[in-house]
Amino acid sequence: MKIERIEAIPYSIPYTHPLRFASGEVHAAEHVLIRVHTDEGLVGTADAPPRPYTYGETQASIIAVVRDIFGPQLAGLDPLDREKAQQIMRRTIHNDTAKGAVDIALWDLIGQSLGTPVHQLLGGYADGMRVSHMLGFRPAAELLEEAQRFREQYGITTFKLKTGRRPLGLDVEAVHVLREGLGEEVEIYLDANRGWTANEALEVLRRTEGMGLTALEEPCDASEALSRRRLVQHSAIPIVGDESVPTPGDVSRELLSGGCNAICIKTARSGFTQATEILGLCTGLGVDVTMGNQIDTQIGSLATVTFGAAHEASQRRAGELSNFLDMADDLLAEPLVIRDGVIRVRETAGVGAVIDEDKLARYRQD
Ligand code: MUC
Ligand code: MG
Repeated sequence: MKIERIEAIPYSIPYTHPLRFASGEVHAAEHVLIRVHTDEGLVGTADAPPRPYTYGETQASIIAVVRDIFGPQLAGLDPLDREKAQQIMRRTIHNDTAKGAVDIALWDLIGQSLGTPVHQLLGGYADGMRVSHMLGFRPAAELLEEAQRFREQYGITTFKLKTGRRPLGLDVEAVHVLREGLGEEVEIYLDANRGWTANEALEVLRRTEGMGLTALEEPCDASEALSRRRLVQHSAIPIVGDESVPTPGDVSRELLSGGCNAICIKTARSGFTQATEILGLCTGLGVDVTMGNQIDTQIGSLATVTFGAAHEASQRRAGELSNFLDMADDLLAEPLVIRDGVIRVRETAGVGAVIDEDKLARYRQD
C-alpha cells in the first residue's frame, strides 16, 4: 500500500455560542479535514484545528504545508512505515497540528489495512474514557448553570474552568460559586492559558485554598522561568504544562527545569506517534498526564479517546472530550455519544471517523 496524495479541505461550522478563554476565543470551528489517499483506495481521515493565537497555524498555513511540503514528501511511502513518515515531517519544525493530523490519518490507514481498531493497536487498555467538560469565560452564575446541565444531561462530573482573567477576583469568585453549587464530589481544575503572571497564579491559589481544586494548567508564560519554578515548588496541586509542551523535547525541558510537574497531551498537535513518546516520557518520570482538548470537533475528540483509552496512564483522569457539544453541527456520520459521563472508543477497523459527505459539501470552503 502506498500513499498517493493528501487532501487538505478547509471547512467552517459555527458554534452555538462563542467559547472564550485567556488566549483567544472561537465563534466557528474553522478547521481543515485531512484525507490521506492510497493506491489501494483506502482513505485515512483526521481533523486539524488551527489555533492562530497559540501555535501560529492558520487554515491557510495548514493547507499550504500539507499541499506543498508533506504531501509531496510522503507520496509513495507505505503508511506502515510510520517512523519514516515521522522523520520526513520532523525536518520541518513547528506546524504541529498539520503534522498531528497527518499522523492520525496514517494510523487510521494502518488500522483499516489490518482490519483492527486503532485503540487496540495503540494499547487496547480500556473501551472508553470519562469526560471532562471545559467551561469558557462567562459570568459565574451561567457557568454553574452550564455545569449543572452537563452533569444532569450527560453525567459529566469533571469540569475544567477557564481562568486567567483580571481582576483575579473574577476567577476566584467562579471557583467558589462552582464549588458551592456543585458540591464536594465534582472535580474542578483550572486552565489560565498564560493569562496571569506566576505570582498572580500564586495569589489565586492562596484565595482558592480549601476549594478542592485538582490542577492548574498553564498559569503563565513558561518563559517566566524562575517565578514559574517557584510557583511549581509552592503549589499544593500539580502545575500542568499545555501549550508550552507541544513536543517530547518541550516536555523534557519543562519537566527537567521545574516549569511544570504534569503534562497535557493533545493528539491534535502530537498525533498518536508523538503522543506515545510523550506518554512514555511522563510514565517513565512518574508524572501525571491529562488528555487535553484543542477545542476539537467530534473527529478530533474521537482521536483523543482512541489514544487516551488505549493506555492505563492516559485514562486515569477524565479526558477533555466534550466541547463539540458547543458546535451547531459536525462532520462525523455517526455522532459521538456521552452516556453516564463516558465516551466509548469505536470497534471498527481504523479510528472510525466516517465523514458525512453531504455535511462536508455544505461546510467546506474551497
Ligand atoms: C486548552 O487546554 O488550552 C484553548 C485553546 C486551545 O487550543 O485549546 C484550548 C484548551
Ligand atoms: Mg490548556
